[in-house]
Amino acid sequence: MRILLLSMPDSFEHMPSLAIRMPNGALTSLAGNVDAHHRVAVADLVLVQGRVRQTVTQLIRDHQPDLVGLSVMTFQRRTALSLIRLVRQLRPEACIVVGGYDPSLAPEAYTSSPDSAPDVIVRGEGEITFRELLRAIEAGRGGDGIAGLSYRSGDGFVQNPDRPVTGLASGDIKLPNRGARVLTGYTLIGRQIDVVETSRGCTFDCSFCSIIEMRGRNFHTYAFDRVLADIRDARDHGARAIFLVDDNITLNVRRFAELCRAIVAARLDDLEYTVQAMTSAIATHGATLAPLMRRAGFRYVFLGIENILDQDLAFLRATAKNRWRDEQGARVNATVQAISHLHRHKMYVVGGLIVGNPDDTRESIEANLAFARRYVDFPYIQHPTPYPRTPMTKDFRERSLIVEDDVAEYDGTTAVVRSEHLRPDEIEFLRWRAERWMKLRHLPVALVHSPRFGLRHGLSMLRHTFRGSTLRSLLRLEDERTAFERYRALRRAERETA
Ligand code: B12
Ligand code: SF4
Repeated sequence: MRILLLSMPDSFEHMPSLAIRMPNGALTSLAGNVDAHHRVAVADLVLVQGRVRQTVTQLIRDHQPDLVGLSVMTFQRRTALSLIRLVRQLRPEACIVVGGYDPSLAPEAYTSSPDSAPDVIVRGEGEITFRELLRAIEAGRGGDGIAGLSYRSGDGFVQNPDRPVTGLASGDIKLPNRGARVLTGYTLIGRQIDVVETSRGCTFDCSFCSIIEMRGRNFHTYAFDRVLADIRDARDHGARAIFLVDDNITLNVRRFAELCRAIVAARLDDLEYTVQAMTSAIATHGATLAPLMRRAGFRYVFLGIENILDQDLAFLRATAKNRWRDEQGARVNATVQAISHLHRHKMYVVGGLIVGNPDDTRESIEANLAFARRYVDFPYIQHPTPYPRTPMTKDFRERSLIVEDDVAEYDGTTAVVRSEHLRPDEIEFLRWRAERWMKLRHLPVALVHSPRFGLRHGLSMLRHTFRGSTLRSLLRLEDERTAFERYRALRRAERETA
């Protein structure tokens, strides 16, 4: 069969496509796990923002796919539905399949309107389900009996039982197929980037996180041989930077330390690594772990700080992962200790914080922003976003705090919920006003590290960071809220990518 797999083009505030265009790890993993006789093309549409419909039209013409698959996050739903309509029109005979977080957690959003409904929804992990689906189609069978599948039948959709998560140690999931990619231009500030998984899952249950609803609380790891082969394959395909996309690699610190050593021993330390980490693990083990990470080539560490105030951490159910025992044995917030370990070993901290929680006041938000200003290198501050089925969504709904139902706005930096004390636009304004300056502070570091990128795109990066602002607003000759409204209008326009 000829298969075309697409990831959505929409990106959000902290991932300006000018500087960051990452491949979607799901699609190449699916491509690596279908039977060998299929011809798969993978297209990450973030690489062609601004000419999405033309590109999809061309791809359909070139590849004449029998099946088109789309990978979708919640804030990309509108784009996905519009692309489904386009594909239907261009190639009515193709089977359309959707998968990823949004179709898995909100399948009903894909079945309600006949003109944009796919034929099949793959819920949860996709590799085995997708392989079985292709075999069933080739054999002329329906989707009956394939766990994790919802499929069109008559006027409705049949929902098969969920598929249990795959134990990764078994080797059932083969390496991704990066050769299937048909578009180019991946970048992390001028360096070609790729994504690699070393594990899947998490045993925590933060209320805002979609992972637990998607796959339950569990943690599965790939063998190091496979991980190193995957990194090598990414490098062979041109990558100079690797993002380890594990949900929570720091759940097993000893393994992570071993992985750092293995990367060095395999001479894969010439790449630059970025990883997401938990503050408690880094605070507790940083003295030994951070030097190993640095030696292996880690440069940016995304820390899930979430919030520095206890009441907010409790709401986010993120207290445990942000605690450590200090020298006196007291259980205190782990963030400062984690950051100091990383800084001591010359790594940069991308600080993930969530502001705008139900009881947040102007003061509590300002306290978090002041913390970010003081401690983190690059801010990744978001607003609580009611993604389908998360416990947080239930909380916000029960307190009637959700003010925006259009999920196209659920990109993390658009405030779509209010607090008991503040309107969403006030919450977003506070973040926007502070965050631009924090980003500006890190810009020289990024540009010195990537001078060619700096020369070509430094000015555009600056313009992007301050879009909506003018000299007058920066000099406070114009009300900052006017600049903020211009910024919001630009963001709204950016959302209309497809
Ligand atoms: C790496 C990552 C990123 C990276 C890279 C994104 C990229 N290019 O892929 C970065 C940092 C850029 C990022 C940003 C964001 N992310 Co993100 N990200 C992840 C993370 C940690 C891993 C994704 C991954 O590669 N997994 C490995 C692959 C193999 O697994 P997978 O994506 O789940 O795919 C499997 C199945 O879903 C399914 N599948 C997926 N697509 C398809 C398609 C078809 C046709 C089929 C059959 C099956 C299928 O099969 C796959 C293989 O088993 C996930 C959490 C997670 N566990 O997935 C969050 C996650 C996907 N991100 C999320 C969000 C919200 C965002 C942001 C909007 C805001 C934010 N929190 O930062 C931004 C916006 C991104 C943008 N486009 O601008 C949410 C999505 C929630 C939702 N309901 O939509 C998640 C789940 C995190 C969370 N904690 O809740 N993200
Ligand atoms: S620790 Fe991270 S991956 Fe685990 S539930 Fe919390 S936010 Fe999700």
